[in-house]
Amino acid sequence: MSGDRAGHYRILHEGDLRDYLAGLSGLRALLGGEPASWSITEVGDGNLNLVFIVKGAGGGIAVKQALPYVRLVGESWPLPLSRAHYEYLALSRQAQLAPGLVPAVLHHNDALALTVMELLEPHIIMRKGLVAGKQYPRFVDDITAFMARTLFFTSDLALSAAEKKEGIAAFAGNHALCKITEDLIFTDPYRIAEQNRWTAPYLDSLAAELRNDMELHVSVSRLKLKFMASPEALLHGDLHTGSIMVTESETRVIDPEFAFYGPMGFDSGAVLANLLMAYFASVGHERAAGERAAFEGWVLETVEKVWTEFARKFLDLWRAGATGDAYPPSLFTGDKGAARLETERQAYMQRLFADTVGFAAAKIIRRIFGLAHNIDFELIEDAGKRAVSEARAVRLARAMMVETATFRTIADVTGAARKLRDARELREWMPDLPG
Ligand code: SR1
Ligand code: MG
Repeated sequence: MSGDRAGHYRILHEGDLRDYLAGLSGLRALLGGEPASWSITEVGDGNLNLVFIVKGAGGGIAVKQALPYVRLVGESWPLPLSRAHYEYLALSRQAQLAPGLVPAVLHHNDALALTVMELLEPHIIMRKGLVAGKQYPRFVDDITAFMARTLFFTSDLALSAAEKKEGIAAFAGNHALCKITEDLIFTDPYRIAEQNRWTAPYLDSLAAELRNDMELHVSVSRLKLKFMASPEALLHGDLHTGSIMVTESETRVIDPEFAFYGPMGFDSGAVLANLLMAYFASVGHERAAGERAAFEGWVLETVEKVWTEFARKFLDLWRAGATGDAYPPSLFTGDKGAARLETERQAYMQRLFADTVGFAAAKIIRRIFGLAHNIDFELIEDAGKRAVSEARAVRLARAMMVETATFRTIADVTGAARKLRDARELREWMPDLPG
């Protein structure tokens, strides 16, 4: 409907928000009725922002406002409001590239760091559904379309060098959000850091092991360098299952405030990591035995399909229309050129798979030893059971990060995850875990 820079920043509480929305004719008409009758509820349960759901007689909207600090920690950790601008920019680009897979933006105000979006109802945060043991039949098709299209079309395979560099420049200012990732994912879990936490005392020795594991430190530092120095494509930047809203028939990717040009495997790795954590956490949640087996089978099947479908769609886009400046067609003419380029595409995907495996591992370890955990594990009340699930996930992650080359296919990843369900093997490795 509209976008503007007008006004000065202030945190909008319910009354201010009502007045602000009442002054926007399009939104006022959408909500319907008198502003005084609108219900306004703050529902944000993420780490950074305020999120309001506003409902009137005619309809509803979601309003997201960035706070000038990290909500999870408080005012002692300031964070630039400009992240709302980058989120708006990313949402707009993603809407062009992957129509129907992100929420529609109805209004944006840079000065207020505020974005109004369509209300996604009855969608829920996918992570909550996974904790409840729900399966999502549309997910593979939708998330792989989102990843393949947003990554391919913002890469050098699709863009001219000038367009690509303009894209990098447009998001380069989002470095404070990148720094959060650089610290919280690639550094802090591997050293003593004030904000780290884990399931103590069960994982104390594992945390100490991580801090002394130099092979792991080299591997995570290589990933960090790749994250910092490989602007391959416009990333969502925080593509976990808390950034995805679902119903059985629809998927929407939300919250791209960490967007920047980075290595593609960071996004694909995030999706796989969060599915793998849902798999390892499942045993700690109440489910009937049959349901548990079905859910866990579906999750691992989803892990496999997410990679294979993503790779297939990405390659199809590349084969159908590589208009970018990379791999100039004039260098790959005739049958010989076509054959050699196809071999190169396979090599490209193999390299992207290795990045995906490594980044997925980093994403798992940060959720178990770093500042920000996830409810997949956190809602397992029994700390001993939680520690067992987490230790299994960490063991897989350590192998994925340090022995990445031994994971040649996605079936190698799911096979290793399945094997780690053998508790005896785990106990030999970590005798301190509860029985
Ligand atoms: C301080 S922000 C912590 C985490 O929340 C976001 O969802 C990102 O994952 C970030 O790393
Ligand atoms: Mg988020």
